[in-house]
Amino acid sequence: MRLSRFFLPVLREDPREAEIVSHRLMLRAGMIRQETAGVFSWLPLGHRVLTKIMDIVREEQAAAGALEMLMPTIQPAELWRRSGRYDDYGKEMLRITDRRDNELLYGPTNEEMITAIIANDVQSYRDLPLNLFHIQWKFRDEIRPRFGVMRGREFLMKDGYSFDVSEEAGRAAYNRMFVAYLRTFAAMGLKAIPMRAETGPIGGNLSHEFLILADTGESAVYFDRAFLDKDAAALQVDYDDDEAVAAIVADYTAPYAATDDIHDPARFEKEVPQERRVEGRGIEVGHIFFFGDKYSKPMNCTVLGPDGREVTVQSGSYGIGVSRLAAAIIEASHDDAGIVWPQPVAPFDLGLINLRQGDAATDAACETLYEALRNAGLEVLYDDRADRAGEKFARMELIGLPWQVIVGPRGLKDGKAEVKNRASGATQEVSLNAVVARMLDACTEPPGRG
Ligand code: 5CA
Repeated sequence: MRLSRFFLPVLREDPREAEIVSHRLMLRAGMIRQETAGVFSWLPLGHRVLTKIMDIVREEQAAAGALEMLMPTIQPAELWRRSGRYDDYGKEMLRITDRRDNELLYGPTNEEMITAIIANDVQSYRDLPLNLFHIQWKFRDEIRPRFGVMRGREFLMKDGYSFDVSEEAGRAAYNRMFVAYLRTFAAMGLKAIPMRAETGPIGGNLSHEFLILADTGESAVYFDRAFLDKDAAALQVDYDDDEAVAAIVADYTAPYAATDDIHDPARFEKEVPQERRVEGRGIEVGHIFFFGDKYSKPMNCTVLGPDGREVTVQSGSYGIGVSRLAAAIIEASHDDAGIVWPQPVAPFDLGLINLRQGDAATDAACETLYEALRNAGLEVLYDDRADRAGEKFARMELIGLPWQVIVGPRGLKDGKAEVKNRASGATQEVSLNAVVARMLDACTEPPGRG
């Protein structure tokens, strides 16, 4: 992509409304714009990041056996009356009336809708297990939307739902999602810690939140340092092997970890030696629930079991804050100059900077490199604008692409370009004809996936 053809409205000044670094950087880097409180447009750079996050989510959901579908944002109130949640949800639910006076709502989550689909279309235990997910916008009329997309009112969520014939099978489904979440966040370059959690309006009595550490996180967290030594990116898993999956869950739930809602200081002190106790703040990027028949019972979601008797289906639900993740990753990965994208979620692999746009030799070298890099399958943002070098550097640092290839008349005299790593700041002179191989190597290094 040529920057001259791209839409990247960067801001020089820090926007006053932004209280935390990710919100500030997302506005400054031209990723998002606010439309009304807690509702945002995603501009092309931000949209590319969202897409990368969704790609990673989809890949691991598929590996764990979940099927993608798409349910609407608008739901009939009647569905929620059947589960009993229509009144319970209170003011957080955005209620709408259409021209025929039908009561509708903008979905804050989809347990009811998916349970109704399964109740209608699945008759036999032979058709289970099923695990279905979608990635769809949600609306929750939060009292205090803040921190940009971190706590929005409209936000993008991956929500998945499992359906099984027995509690044991349902727990195995829960475990598969637990492990899928560990691997998903690790693939984004994040260290997410699973913590026992309250179930809130979703319900049930088994639930884990996945939190990443950040000073600006909304939850206080207490955990055993042992988590920091675990490497979920290296986890190998056979999702068909329930016992092996359960063993991973057991390993990740043994050390103490809790958010402030359920933190037990006495247990923390008893179970974790002082030098291993960590107290900090975290951002909730995922939340999984097992709630058995909480929805299937009132909604008559049953199947015929092997003995011909009706069995009420056992369910769980599994959420990932897709739009929140874009901000959470920035909270975890930035410096004074701007964003530092982990390669797997970066909007482009690299930025190609032409230091002397209009100079025939520099333009020609850049054009050749641009084409060769793209032909090699790399995603390149080519800064072909006529701005000053300082402005180009600052902009490229701000938007945080993992690599920069810098081409100017001085280096060209020796047939060289400069390659810079955004995270470390390390630079290296590389012969023009070696740049593609160097970048291919750098950008396709295994991002830590098993
Ligand atoms: N139905 C369940 C699981 S599918 C559910 O809705 N869970 S949730 O309420 O915990 O939300 C799932 C994830 O969405 C959260 O872990 C969080 O990462 C994200 N999320 C929740 N509320 C917001 C919000 N207001 N803004 C941005 N992301 C949010």
